[in-house]
Amino acid sequence: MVFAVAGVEFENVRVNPEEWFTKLKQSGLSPSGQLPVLEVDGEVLTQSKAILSYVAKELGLAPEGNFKQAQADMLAAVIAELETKLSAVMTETDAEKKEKGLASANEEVLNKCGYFEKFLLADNEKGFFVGDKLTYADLVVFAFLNSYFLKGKAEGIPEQLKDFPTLSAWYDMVRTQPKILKWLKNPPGDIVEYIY
Ligand SMILES: N[C@@H](CCC(=O)N[C@@H](CS)C(=O)NCC(=O)O)C(=O)O
Repeated sequence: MVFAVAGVEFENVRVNPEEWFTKLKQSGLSPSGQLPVLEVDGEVLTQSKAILSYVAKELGLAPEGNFKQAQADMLAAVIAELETKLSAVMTETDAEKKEKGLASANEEVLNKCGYFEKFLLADNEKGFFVGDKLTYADLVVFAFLNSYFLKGKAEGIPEQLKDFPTLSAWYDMVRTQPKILKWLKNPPGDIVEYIY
């Protein structure tokens, strides 16, 4: 999404899970043995949120100054925690534990929506999460909420956000940015499924 918003051409290379576990994971392609990876001039970065902040800084989608960038990283870390929790629940094989895990993860997501609501109320200039322009702070929260509640759907505001009016208005403002709406309507062709 950051590449799309910055107007940079990119190729989204996805790997087949079987090929990953039998071949690629051991190949050294990813030094940490995890995806995603970003290769830049022969050097490799892993960890999605480190990749996010690097690419955003390179492409002019980071807030100004160290403190505001730390705030963007803080929001990205909150999303990373939710993603870790949800991934663990999704791979749970015991049906009862999975159901309980999903309910608890959902409660956690809604708690964090309360936090985002307060964050926007306390600290927003012109309606953005950090600073006075769209940054990766907005993109990381938006991409998560869109994927979690609406499975990538371009239209509408998640009804689960109805108790959070400021977050809802922010969601719609981000959603209707022309490049984001275009990306939502034409996501990279190889999105196969949403994991949550
Ligand atoms: N915190 C990491 C999580 C990375 C992660 O769990 N990646 C999964 C794919 S989405 C993975 O590489 N799984 C395969 C494996 O660990 O072998 C990040 O945000 O990049």
